[in-house]
Amino acid sequence: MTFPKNFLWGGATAANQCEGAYDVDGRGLARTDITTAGSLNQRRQVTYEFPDGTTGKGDKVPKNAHGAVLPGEYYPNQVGIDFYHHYQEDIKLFAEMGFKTFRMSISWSRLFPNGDEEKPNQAGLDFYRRVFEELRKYQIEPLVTIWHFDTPLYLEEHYDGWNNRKVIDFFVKFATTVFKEYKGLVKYWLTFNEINNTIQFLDMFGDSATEKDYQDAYQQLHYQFVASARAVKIGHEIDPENQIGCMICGIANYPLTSDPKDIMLNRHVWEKNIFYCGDVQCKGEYPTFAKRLWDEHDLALDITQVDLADLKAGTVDLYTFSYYMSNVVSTHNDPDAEKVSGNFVMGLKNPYLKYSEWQWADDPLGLQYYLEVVNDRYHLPLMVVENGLGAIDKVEADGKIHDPYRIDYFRGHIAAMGAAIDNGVDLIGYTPWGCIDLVSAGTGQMSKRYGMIYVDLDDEGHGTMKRSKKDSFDWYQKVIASNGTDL
Ligand code: P53
Repeated sequence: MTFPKNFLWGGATAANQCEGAYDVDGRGLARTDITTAGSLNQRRQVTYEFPDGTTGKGDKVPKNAHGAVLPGEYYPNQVGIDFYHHYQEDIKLFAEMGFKTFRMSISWSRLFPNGDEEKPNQAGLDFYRRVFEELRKYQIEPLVTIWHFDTPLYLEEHYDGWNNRKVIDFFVKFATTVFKEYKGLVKYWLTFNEINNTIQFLDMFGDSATEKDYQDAYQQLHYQFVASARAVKIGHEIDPENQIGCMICGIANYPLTSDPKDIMLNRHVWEKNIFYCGDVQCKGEYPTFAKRLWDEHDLALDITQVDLADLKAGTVDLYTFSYYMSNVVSTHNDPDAEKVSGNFVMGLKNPYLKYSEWQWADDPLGLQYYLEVVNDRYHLPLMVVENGLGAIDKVEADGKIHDPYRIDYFRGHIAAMGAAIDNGVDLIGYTPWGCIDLVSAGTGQMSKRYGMIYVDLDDEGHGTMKRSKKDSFDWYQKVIASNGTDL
């Protein structure tokens, strides 16, 4: 098992889940700032305040709602782990682990508080410059996601968010600003985090999605594809050194049985959930099966000739993805079949796999499978930019966190990456998710921890924010020092 010499070992975070400081130095509200903590269902029931002072709940931003920060509610993303004020200390710990790269995102509303301003907020620009310079001090290569779920709330409320073609221009302006501002400091960029979630999650919650949901989701996605492609083209013009990637939520799907109907369903699930977005972003055009997907829901999409030319001109340099788990699909509606009940995934239970406390399947071979599939399909350098085990960690009597379960999870997945590399896969980097504990995207919990670094903070926001090393910290340090040979 040989990892390439300059393999980019590191870790991954996102602004909305770790920065906090949501109202500091001119930052505007992002849609992620107004989601409360709790289980997925509770979390989707966001509370909004309307201009007449009344409040309402919903899982989408209702028209005319004001970003509400209501007394008595706790909004974990507003606090994050206060990376905004701890970044020096945190980066020092990443350097101690031996990170070659660090994945982070830029908060759109820190640079453009409403999203439609002419000029960016200087204090926001200065913050990221300080962070990038700090990383450079330790020769850590930044890997920067431009959009990680946190569209400025103002754009959601006043422009209807990604349903509106105008938002493409606001995003392109934001992207152009960061490419220009951080030229020479940042070389690796990702345009949209887990872009495929928009359609992938539609039917992962049972059959609650309406035809309008499908229409909206495919339309939003088209605007994001165009926004991404235009950003890629501009990013290359500003600095030909830039390496810009797509980012796909990579769930490996399997058929439950050998019934050809299950095999076909599985193929179609891969097409819809995984290849639809990857093909557009890597090949610059919609795949043949797009028509089937659109026809299934009678969609009428606003796609212009100029858009199609933009997609062609803005293909990505890298294919990156997150990988946490695999999933099982079937046409056999056996009422007795055991379902996976965890947040986000509504598939069937795989009897060959272990499941996490949140019911995510631990499946290293699924990662190797995924890597080999996308390597053959796109012939682009690959990066696994998220991977990890969300688990409850306990501070033991000796004051430390012993997390052998997390080490086991990483060991299996790193070995799987090594096996894929041995089979010729062009994998260039690995940034496990939440290398430092942070707020969960799916549940808003701090207690769903991924980190090698522990943060003393609970689900209600109590704690000292003190950072400490878990056992996985020393283990990962050794893995990096041995370039993946000492697992
Ligand atoms: P949390 C679902 C399935 C796979 C990846 O997720 C997902 C999600 C959304 O929850 O999202 C990515 O925090 C995402 C991160 C997120 C991470 O996975 O729900 O890019 O922002 O934190 C882990 O456990």
